[in-house]
Amino acid sequence: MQRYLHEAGYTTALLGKYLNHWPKENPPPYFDRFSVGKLYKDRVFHVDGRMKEIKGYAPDYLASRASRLLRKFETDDERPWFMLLAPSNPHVPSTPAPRHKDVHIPRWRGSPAAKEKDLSDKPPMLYRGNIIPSKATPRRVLYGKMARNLLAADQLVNQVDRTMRSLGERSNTLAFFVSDSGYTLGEHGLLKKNKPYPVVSRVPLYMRWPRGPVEEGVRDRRLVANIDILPTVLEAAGLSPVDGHTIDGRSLQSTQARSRMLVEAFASSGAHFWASLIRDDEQYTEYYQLDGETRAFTEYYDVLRDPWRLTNTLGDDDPRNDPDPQTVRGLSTQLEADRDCAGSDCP
Ligand SMILES: [Ca+2]
Ligand SMILES: [Ca+2]
Repeated sequence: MQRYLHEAGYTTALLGKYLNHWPKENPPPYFDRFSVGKLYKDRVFHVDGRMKEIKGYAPDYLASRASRLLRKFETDDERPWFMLLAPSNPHVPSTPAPRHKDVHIPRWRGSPAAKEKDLSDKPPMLYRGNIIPSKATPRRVLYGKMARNLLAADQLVNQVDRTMRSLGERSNTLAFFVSDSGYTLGEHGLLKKNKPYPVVSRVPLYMRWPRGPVEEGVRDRRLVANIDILPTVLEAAGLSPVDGHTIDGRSLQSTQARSRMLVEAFASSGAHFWASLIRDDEQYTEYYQLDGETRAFTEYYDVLRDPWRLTNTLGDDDPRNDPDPQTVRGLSTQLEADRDCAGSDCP
């Protein structure tokens, strides 16, 4: 995205986290201005070519640098800009800003998924190193830390919004609010990310463009994904993909809707760990051996009857509720094709 926009004359900025394993001393490509770094207290950031120790709470620094940069961009108001603002909140260790450390947070109640008792239908490979927190850090404590930690992200969004408003940039700016992967806090007896369950894969995706074609207050029930953001931005900017660059996803401005979604996770080797096909009424997941191909475990959920994924009907030792074998074969063949698919016709 930053390359397309940079080459189209946009000023581009990145504030916060960049890719995992990216060497911090390497400037992030196609960003004109940047502060690359993560987490919370007294952290070293790569700021436009120089390493700097940022004293205090880093998300506050990112908020004020975002405002400073927006004011700077305003001095060349004809030139459009792109800003990727990526604070780490609420990523562990979920340190709250000092001003929020004692804020009252309502007690975490969890969902039916957090109360799943019988886990015998679940894939054993998901549970390696990912079991619920020990008694030393009960999940309600972790939840409280994360919720307090997110207050600084709320304030960051507010501050940037106020700055945009004061500069007259708010009404004609396309803005997205999205999240990293969700995080289990004991749902299905699990901790952390990379699970095929909705508590992890269903993250917020908000879009705003007051003077554009985005209607205020409307909830769009289509299945959409992070891969749709780039095509949406290209369409908004009036840009086309360059020859030979295959782009997954489709513009959210279009009326197209996918009938199924592919969600996938990879092992550190790069091979598939699992892949999942999600429709409004069913979810089918395959877990793979180390080769990333050979099936090691399968899950099937009747989403309408079991929205919280409590009973994997292929793994509950009850043949009466199994989907018929032909359906499973069809889902497996579809999933195999979807895993290798590229381009905007893919799920
Ligand atoms: Ca169960
Ligand atoms: Ca069954």
